[in-house]
Amino acid sequence: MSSDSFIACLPLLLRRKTQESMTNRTFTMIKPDATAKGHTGAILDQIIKAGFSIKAMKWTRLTTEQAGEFYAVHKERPFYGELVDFMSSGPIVAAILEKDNAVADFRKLIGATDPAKADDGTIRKLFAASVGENAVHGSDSDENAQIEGSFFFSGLERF
Ligand code: 3AN
Repeated sequence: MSSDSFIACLPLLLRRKTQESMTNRTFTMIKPDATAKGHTGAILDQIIKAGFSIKAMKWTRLTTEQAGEFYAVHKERPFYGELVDFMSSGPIVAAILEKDNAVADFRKLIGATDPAKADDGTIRKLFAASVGENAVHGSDSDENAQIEGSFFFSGLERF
C-alpha cells in the first residue's frame, strides 16, 4: 500500500477503532472440541438467533505459543498447560460479535464455565463435555473483548 492510500484509509481505521471501544462488542472462539464434533454451524446459529451480528470471523488453528499468549492471564492456574495444549489441538473459529450489552448477554448465552452447572438451553449445556473442553470462549469484560479481538483481527479484517 502506498503512503498516500494508507493516509486516505486512516479516517476509516480510526472510526473502526472508536466503534470497537464501545460496549456493544464481544469476542468469541468456538473451541477445538466443538469444531471436531461438527458443532460449528449449530453454535453459530444459536449466536445469530440470540441477536448477535458477526463483525469479523476466521477459521484457524493456534500454535501452542499463540494459545499460551492468549491465555497468559491464567499462567499461574493449575490447568494452564492443559488449556494451552487443548486450545492448540485443532481448529477454532474466532469471531467479533456485536449486540447491545454484548459481553454480559454473550456470557449468559454460553452459560457457566462448567457445563454441568450451566443453565438449560445455554451453548455450553448443549455442546460442552467438561470444564476444560467447554465448546466456546466469551470475553469477560469490554476491555478484554477489545484486547482479544485485536489478538486475532487487524483493523482491515473487522467491520
Ligand atoms: P470462562 O471461559 O467461563 O471465562 P475461565 O476464564 O475461568 O472461564 O477459564 C478460562 C478457560 O480455562 C475455560 N474456558 C476452560 O477452558 C479452562 N478452565 C477453567 N477452569 C478449568 C479447570 N478447572 N480445569 C481445566 N480447564 C479449566
